[in-house]
Amino acid sequence: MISAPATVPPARRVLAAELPRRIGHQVTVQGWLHRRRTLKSVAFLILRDRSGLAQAVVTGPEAAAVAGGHPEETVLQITGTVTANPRAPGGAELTRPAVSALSGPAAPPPFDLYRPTVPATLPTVLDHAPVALRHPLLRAPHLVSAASVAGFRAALDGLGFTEIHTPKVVASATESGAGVFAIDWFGARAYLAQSPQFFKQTMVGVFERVYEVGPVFRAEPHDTARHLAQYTSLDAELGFVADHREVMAVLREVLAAMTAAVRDRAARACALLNAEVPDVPERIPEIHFTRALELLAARTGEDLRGEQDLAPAHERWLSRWALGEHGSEFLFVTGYPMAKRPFYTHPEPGRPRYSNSFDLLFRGLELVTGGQRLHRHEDYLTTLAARGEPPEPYAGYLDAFRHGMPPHGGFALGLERWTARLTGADNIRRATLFPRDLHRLTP
Ligand code: AMO
Repeated sequence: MISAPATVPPARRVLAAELPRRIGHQVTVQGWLHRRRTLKSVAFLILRDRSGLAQAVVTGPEAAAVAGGHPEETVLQITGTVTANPRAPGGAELTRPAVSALSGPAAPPPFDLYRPTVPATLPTVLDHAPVALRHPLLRAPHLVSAASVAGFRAALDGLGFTEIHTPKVVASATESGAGVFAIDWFGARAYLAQSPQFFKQTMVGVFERVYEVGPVFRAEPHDTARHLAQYTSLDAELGFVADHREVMAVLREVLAAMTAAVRDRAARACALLNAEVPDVPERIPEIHFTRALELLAARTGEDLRGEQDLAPAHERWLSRWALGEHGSEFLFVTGYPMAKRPFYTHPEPGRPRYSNSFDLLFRGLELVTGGQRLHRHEDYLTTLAARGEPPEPYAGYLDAFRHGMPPHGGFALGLERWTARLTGADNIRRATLFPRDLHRLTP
């Protein structure tokens, strides 16, 4: 068994952020040596823990030896007296400290983690993620992400949803138009799930309202700042809806809870990143796909007749329009042509070329896709036949619709896209701990 060196006494740990409330007391902090600075007969040790930074001041003849013996990133325990000092982080520091190492002397990090900005390119950061992410600026987006997921869960728990966990290895693709990874499953052909779409729909038949937070896989052959081959999908699905508008209303509540949780739980991370948490309007503005094309054609002079989808430049333009026209950073685009939506999409009553579906644009980018689904078994059979697809690969999914399914709908929000947009990241990979893409399978 490996045990701590006998010289390190067990200690009740106090966090760096608690020091200002402990002035005059003797306390012990534990963390990583963020930075050391040695003057003639004084050394400053800045310790980093999950709450922030704490400074210890070593004076006297041993100052140089203490600082010299502990390179940056060594894990230290420091016991000392909390003393007020307006120039120290948080206005307090540890004086007359006893310093001991809880790890061996740390090897130098790939770049200086104590500098206020990140002195490294994105590939360097990603290559060295386990250590690089210790930099407060690189860690912060992931705290925003965690707070967002907490808000997502809280909103849906409050609305009577049940959290589910569905397989990530499946027997058929779910999202037409998105690439799929094939894998060998004990000699049989299987796929990595592109979404929990079929499972969440069928679970409406069991729970009425479900959500899932989980990984999904897309064989994206292109290298962009907004696509990953694995991302985290925040999915919801609910039964007994009149149409897609009820789904949009739930999404509005979810976004409000996510922004509230970010403000509440990740305030420090947002401040560090200068991230502006958006206001979610009481009613998020919406525009029908056909109207969006008319606006775009009128303003840009493009001939967009017959277009079936929006290009990224169109999404950026529409986002700017929503901000100018409605003061909203969010915009629903509804009614996308059926031709571009997956087979489970419900058509628009009276206008069957269009759909009861929507995308939500946020700061120029598609953040959410959702809509009302077909819920009658015969409608699935007709639709698949019209698309020239055999029903057999979907047998297990289609079976649920033979046994009574209510009108239902749902949505999926890409977590990394949300976090990247919210924190002003120039690349989705800055909002992903260990990105998986065309070129990256490690670390
Ligand atoms: P869709 O395929 O549009 O819809 O995906 C939903 C949301 O997931 C995010 N997203 C991605 N994020 C990072 N990298 C990617 N390669 C990537 N692809 C998609 C986007 C997108 O809006 N089953 C439907 C949802 C539903 O109707 O409920 C679906 O998966 O933010």
